[in-house]
Amino acid sequence: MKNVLTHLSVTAVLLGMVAPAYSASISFRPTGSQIDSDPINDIVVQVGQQLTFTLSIDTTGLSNTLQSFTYLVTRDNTELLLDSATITPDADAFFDRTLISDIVTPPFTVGTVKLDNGIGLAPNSQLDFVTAIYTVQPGLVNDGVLDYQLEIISAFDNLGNDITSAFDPAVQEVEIQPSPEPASILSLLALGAFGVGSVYQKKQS
Ligand SMILES: [Ca+2]
Ligand SMILES: [Ca+2]
Repeated sequence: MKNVLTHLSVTAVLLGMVAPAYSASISFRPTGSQIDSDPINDIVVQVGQQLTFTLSIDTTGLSNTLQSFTYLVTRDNTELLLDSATITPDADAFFDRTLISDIVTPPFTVGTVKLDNGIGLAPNSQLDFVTAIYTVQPGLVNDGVLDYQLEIISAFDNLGNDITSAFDPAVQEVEIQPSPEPASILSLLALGAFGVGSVYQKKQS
């Protein structure tokens, strides 16, 4: 069994190394992971906790410099409230950041932001362009619905070509949710009861 696991790990590493990124994309970290039965990725947090998202753009496969792009950030205000969103020092060298609009349609707010007016980003580059800090709100719930989403809606190169469709994936989303603590505590209690039972049986025998 151990050999099989080792073999699988090595295969996964090799696949990771040889699989190239074929296209431009927009993304954020942390990506979350799948910890329940609904299809959206999950991040476990606590009410009052600060959560920082780093937004990133990848120009792999583009023919020309990325001159400007516009993106949407959708967040569920009942679960996440924005403290600050700032352009990274690296991105500040390539673009200016402009908030175009922030539209509230409860429970969501959709912020539209444009990065342009700079030297732009060369093809085959990866750039962390914004750091956004949020505070987790009392409405925190595991309902399988997105709480944070990033989508690129417009992109142009330095020749004025619309290259929006070159970005794939163009959208990423995640849900935040509380720790599944009650279930864990029940499991621990069950284990504890089992442990006590075992000791009791030993003493008897
Ligand atoms: Ca999920
Ligand atoms: Ca949630």
